[in-house]
Amino acid sequence: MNKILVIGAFGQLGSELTLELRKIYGDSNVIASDISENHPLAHEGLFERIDVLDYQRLEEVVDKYEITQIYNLAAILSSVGESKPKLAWDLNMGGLMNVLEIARIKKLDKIYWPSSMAVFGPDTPKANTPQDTVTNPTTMYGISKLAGERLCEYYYNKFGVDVRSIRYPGLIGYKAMPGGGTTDYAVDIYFKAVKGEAFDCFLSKGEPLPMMYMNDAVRGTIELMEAPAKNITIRTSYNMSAMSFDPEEIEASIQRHYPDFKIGYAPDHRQDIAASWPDSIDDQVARRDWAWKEEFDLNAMSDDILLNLAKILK
Ligand code: AKB
Repeated sequence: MNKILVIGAFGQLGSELTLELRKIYGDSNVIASDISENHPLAHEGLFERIDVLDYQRLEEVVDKYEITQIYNLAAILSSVGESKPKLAWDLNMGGLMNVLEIARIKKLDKIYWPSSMAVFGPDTPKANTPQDTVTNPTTMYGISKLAGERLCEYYYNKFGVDVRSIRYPGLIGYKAMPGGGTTDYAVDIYFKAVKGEAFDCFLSKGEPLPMMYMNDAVRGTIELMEAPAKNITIRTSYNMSAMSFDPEEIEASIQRHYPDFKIGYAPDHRQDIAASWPDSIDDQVARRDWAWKEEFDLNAMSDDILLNLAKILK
């Protein structure tokens, strides 16, 4: 029987993933945890307050529920990482280290840890970025994710910890807001369009980035975790992609529903981060190893988000 602990359950990905895991494995088998109690998930189903940097507390919860799997989603993202580099390093690396150690010592079945396309840098081939290529990230977030990938592979090779990981592109959803990333503009833009408000983009015109709808990200993550271990050939982190677009393309996609919607441009430091990342990603290894396939392209994603937001915000 799987007993799953989700760390960072209140975040953009965690809040949707926790609900999906509960649907699949049952409410009593999925324990949400986060550093605060300030979220509806803290009062709906099993919840434990955990600071992932506190190993003793982590151990207490793992023992209490006889946890077999951990999804460690607690992280500082790219934009905030540039203003808080020490916090980004401490949380992103220290949290992962604690989770890998507890998995090694308690012989947990599986660990999930998210990496990011931020492991790539300005020297990386930009179009169809391969699985194995030059990385050389230039952000603290990307550096911590790259080091984390090596740590995951080390724990797998040295101790047999079954840790699995995906290099996410920008994740776009409407149910929870992202915090502190470079791809967040592509979430905010839908809210502004539905509210009929002006939108100033912090990226420049013509800056393409790989992106993915949250429904695909949640499904793909669980599919990776359910794949037979013998199929997993990448123990650092899998490239995974669904679509790529620049601000004008998402504007055009929204204009199919809101013809008067227009983007203004006010690029800031996040444009430099975006410029250092891939334009598009080659994820054929994920497609081969665990049959990854997206369901949403840009227009299908826009249709779904705009329809739902129009109901929520009316
Ligand atoms: C960010 O923008 O920092 C994240 C990411 C691409 O990992 N969404």
